[in-house]
Amino acid sequence: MYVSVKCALILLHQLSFSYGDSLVSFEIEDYVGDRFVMKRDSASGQKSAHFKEGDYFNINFCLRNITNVKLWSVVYSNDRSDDDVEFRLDGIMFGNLTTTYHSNYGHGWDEFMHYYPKGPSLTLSSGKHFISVNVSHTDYYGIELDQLNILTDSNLMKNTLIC
Ligand SMILES: [Ca+2]
Ligand SMILES: [Ca+2]
Repeated sequence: MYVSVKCALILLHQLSFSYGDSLVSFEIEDYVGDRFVMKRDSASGQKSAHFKEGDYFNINFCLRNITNVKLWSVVYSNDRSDDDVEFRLDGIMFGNLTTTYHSNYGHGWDEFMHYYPKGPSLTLSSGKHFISVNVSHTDYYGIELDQLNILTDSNLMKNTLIC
C-alpha cells in the first residue's frame, strides 16, 4: 500500500515560506476507523480520534506540482499523563508531538491545544505522498488527535489533494 519512497523526489533543506503560503488542514477523524472517533464539542469538525500506544494510521494525498511542505501544528487533547506521537512524510521524520501532564477530571479531553513541532521543511514532487502517524507512547488513558495543519508554499485547496 505504501507509495515507493524512491518515486518521490524529496529534498531536505531549510525553506523560508513566503507569498502564496497556505495552511492545509487534515481532520484526523477522516483518516481512521470509526472505533477511534470521538464526538467533542470543542474539536474542529466536532470530532477527534482517540489513540493508545501502538496505534498508527496514514494520511494519503496527491500533489499536482512540486510543493514545499512543513508540519505546522498538531491539535490534540490529553487528560492525565504524557504521550509521544511521531509524524513521518514518505518515511522521513516530519515532526514529533510530546504532551505534558494535563488533568481536568475527564473534561480535559474537550480542551484542545495546538502544538508546533520543530520539524524540517520538505520539497515534494508531484504525485502520491503519505503522512504516517505513529502513536509511540501513551499513558493508560491515551491521547486524542483532532487536526494536522500543513504549511505549503502553494495556494492549495483541500480538494486538490485528493488522489
Ligand atoms: Ca495521555
Ligand atoms: Ca477534528
